[in-house]
Amino acid sequence: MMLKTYIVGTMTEAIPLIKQDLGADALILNTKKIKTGGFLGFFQKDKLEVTAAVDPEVKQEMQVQQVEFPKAATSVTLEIESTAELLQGIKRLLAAQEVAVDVQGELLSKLISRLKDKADHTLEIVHQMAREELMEMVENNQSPSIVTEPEIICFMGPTGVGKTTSIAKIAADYMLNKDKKVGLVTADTYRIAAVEQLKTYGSILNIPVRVVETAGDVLVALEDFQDCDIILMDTAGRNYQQAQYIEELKRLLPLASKIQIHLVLSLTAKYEDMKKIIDNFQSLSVDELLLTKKDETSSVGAILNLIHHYDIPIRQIANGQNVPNDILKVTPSVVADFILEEDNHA
Ligand SMILES: Nc1nc2c(ncn2[C@@H]2O[C@H](COP(=O)(O)OP(=O)(O)O)[C@@H](O)[C@H]2O)c(=O)[nH]1
Ligand SMILES: [Mg+2]
Repeated sequence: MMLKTYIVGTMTEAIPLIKQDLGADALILNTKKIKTGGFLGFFQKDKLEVTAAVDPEVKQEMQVQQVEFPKAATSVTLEIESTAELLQGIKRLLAAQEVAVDVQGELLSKLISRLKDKADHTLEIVHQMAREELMEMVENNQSPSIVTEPEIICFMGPTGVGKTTSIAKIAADYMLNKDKKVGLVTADTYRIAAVEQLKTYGSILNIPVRVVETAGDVLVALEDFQDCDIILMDTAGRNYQQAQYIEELKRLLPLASKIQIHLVLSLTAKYEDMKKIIDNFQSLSVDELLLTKKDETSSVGAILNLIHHYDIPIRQIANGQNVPNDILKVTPSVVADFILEEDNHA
């Protein structure tokens, strides 16, 4: 594989250079904004670093291949699509899903090196390889879950992302499918109807609910629920791009307790905003991300981006308003399906 990096002003400048050096089959693997020149940090210029690649061997092997179907009365020949073209297809799919450019680059360079060793390259084969690489990416980045007894999980996150609804779904799953004893706690006394919302779910499921306002209250509630297998705690949604609200949350958590923190984010949010919130939560040390509203977006690349960019596991994704059904377990194959299946665009 030939890799070449260009420092240019704009992408329009880069394209003819790449075509001239690497040919029309070259793939752009990565683009990055950088600063060049200047003096003591002043007068620097904004530039673009573009990395492109082409694999001459793959290109040569793949251009036209003849496939024979021996059982047919007359032999049929098929022209297999060039790699570069198949990879462009995968790249387009990843871009449509809003997979970040660096994640796209990593995946495509793995595909390029794998394709080099294979004789036949059909759309199915390239898709299967992409699927395997995506699965591996997820597998390598998901650490095993922590199991504490009782399991105490506090759900935090921006306004309206689906914290309370997800808690109801998870509570129902533990109670109805896993036959576990569940306790619910809410610290969301900020909105008038919030306590009622959780209490309604509690009464439907016949699960007790405690309302808390301070770390002391939390300790009392945990004491009350000591015979529960799992305790789920709800909090008020806030604008967590502002650090002051994170400090409020910290004050709510008793120091000695083993409370896991699950940060809830909606997949309809902009990726940059998601990142900012996760970064702000760093001092709380998030144990897991719960992503919601998958059903409300047609681009799910953020799942892969988050898995790749952060060392925080994602084990569940909510995909609708129905309690208890609209929540699913994240597995490598589920993520690969989300990214590669055309159904997502419907
Ligand atoms: N479409 C969709 N709506 C959801 C999902 N999860 C929650 N909601 C809806 O989002 C709204 C806010 O949910 P809520 O649980 O009150 O959010 P909270 O403020 O974070 O507790 C409600 O109308 C929920 O029905 C989801 O996965 N998909
Ligand atoms: Mg809520």
